[in-house]
Amino acid sequence: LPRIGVVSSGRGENLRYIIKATRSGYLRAEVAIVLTNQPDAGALRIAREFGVPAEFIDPAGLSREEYDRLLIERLDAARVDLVVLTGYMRILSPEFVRHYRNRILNIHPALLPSFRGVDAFQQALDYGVRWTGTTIHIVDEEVDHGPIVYQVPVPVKPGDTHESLKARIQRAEYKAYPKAIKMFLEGNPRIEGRRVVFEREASDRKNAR
Ligand code: 3YE
Repeated sequence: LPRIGVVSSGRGENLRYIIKATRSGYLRAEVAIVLTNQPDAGALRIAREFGVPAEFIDPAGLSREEYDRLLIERLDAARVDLVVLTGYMRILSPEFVRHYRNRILNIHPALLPSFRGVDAFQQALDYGVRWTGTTIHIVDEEVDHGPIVYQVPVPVKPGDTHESLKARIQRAEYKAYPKAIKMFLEGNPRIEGRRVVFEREASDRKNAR
């Protein structure tokens, strides 16, 4: 089975749905390790709840490069094939990106390339868009920039607040992330410039001609 390493700063709800998808057999993969830069991250508790090895790695006093080398060491030791970021709030160093080139996924709570960076919910509300959503993309050297694997649109509704919009996007994420990981692991993706092309899609296109 492909081995997934999850790196998180957050509550870990996406992690919960990813582990559940592996345990139900929907996602033919195993979450091998969970790493976090926050000692009180919910992701640690959720990992332990499911019996997945989890570790807080303290960034205090370390440069980005030094810290990311610790992450690489732990992920390599766990023999991970794919790195999945869930609510991770740090920029990954070029060395980390190179080490796992095209094998790192991130989820961003907007339809990229709109609203990159922090607090995409508030950015969408402030801009007044009627639709936003969630994007799963490959991580490259630039934040929220790499090739897009999967997107799901989410409506902004009248009267939405930061909290209500965030909750709606998060509900979409819980389904979208396991699905995107499944597509990525089973769909034989090729990266053509900025486009991620899946084998099935490629042959569908041929059949349509
Ligand atoms: N790194 C690269 N490419 C990507 N990290 C994330 C996505 C992504 C990535 O596509 N290379 C906010 C980070 C933005 C920020 O500036 N954080 C600080 C540290 C804050 C802390 O230590 O708590 C920093 O210097 O990293 C994940 C999303 C990153 C969000």
